[in-house]
Amino acid sequence: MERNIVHCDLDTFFVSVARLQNSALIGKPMIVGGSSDRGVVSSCSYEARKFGIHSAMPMRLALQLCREAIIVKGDYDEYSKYSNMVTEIIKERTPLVEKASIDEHYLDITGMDKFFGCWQWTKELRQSIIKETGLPISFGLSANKTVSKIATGTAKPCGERQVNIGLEKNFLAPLSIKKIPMVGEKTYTLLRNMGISKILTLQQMEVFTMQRALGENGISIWKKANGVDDSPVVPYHEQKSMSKDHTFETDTIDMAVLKKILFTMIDELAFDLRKDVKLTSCLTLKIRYSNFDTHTKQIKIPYTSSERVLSEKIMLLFDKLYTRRMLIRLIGVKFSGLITGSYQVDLFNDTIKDVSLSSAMDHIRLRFGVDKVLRGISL
Ligand code: DCP
Ligand code: MG
Repeated sequence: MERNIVHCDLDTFFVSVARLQNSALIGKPMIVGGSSDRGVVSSCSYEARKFGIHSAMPMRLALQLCREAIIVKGDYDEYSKYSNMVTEIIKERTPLVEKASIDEHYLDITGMDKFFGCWQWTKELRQSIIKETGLPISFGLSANKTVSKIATGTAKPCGERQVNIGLEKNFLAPLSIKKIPMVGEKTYTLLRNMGISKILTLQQMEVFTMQRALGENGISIWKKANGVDDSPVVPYHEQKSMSKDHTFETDTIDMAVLKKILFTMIDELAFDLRKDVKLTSCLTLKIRYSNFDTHTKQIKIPYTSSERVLSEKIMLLFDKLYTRRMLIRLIGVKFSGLITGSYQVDLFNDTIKDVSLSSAMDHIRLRFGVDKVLRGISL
């Protein structure tokens, strides 16, 4: 069945919120991020992007590129407030909504065209969001999530773009392969080395050539390049906590095994936090012994999403909780007290090295799966 899928993404979200609070920032090169020596760029205005500044860049380098850039500290309560405001406006009018990140939504509006034209409906929704929140936002409309997301990207800043059914390949053909959401730095370099720069070239290739070069991923990229994407819009509910459990095949007291599992769970949960731009302030450890006795211990911690900090804290909890030296059947970890926040904005003392390590690991996980990279500590 033909679908109508909308994608929308707020423009320079953290920057736009800062500009609502202080209109003197409008039109200036500006950055939201940590201002200390170790700070990293979270969001930057288009005026700053002209100098080559982009998110996740060390602040020190950003300031070398543009000395007059204005730096503003993050205000996460405000980001949560505006993010929720946008979600509410969309939910009021849309049957099926997926909140993909703090400033990004997918909407399945299939069937709406019976009552209104989908494009007219999309344009009206965009104007309502701009009017009610004061924030600039861009929209894409097409038959699937990938094409709509790419359409949003080409519509930025503060624009809208429709790709009609049947014209997906034409729309994608002249664009850079970088526009395909799955193509990160490494895949881009690999494809460039194969002499590929435009999506058109991918469209002209046989799928098995891509499979040979990039495995399963190659097939997905090839499908996306051809405008094919069946993935559904999945409704999203705001998460209050996140957790993982592990039940051992045979009960264990092997410290090395227990630590490995704990660190792996921490790494995966911290990755989920960062993916959702969230921080946790409460850590719970659960141990179930072979006789099914279950004990938990909890600590409050400064807001973080750093696996280094969280691993240290979980070991403190483990040493306090595991005093009985009995066989363990299950261990579990829970993060709660979640707030919106990016750990790049100086909320704790992570060094640039930690931040770069985590973001390099996240990059690999986003593309190849969460189990494809581990810190040495969890081996
Ligand atoms: N964010 C962050 N660190 C990153 C990427 C993003 O803290 N490495 C935060 C700040 C952004 C917000 O998430 O404002 C949304 O991310 P986007 O990728 O949508 O970036 P922007 O909204 O800032 O810019 P664009 O206009 O390109 O969407
Ligand atoms: Mg955005």
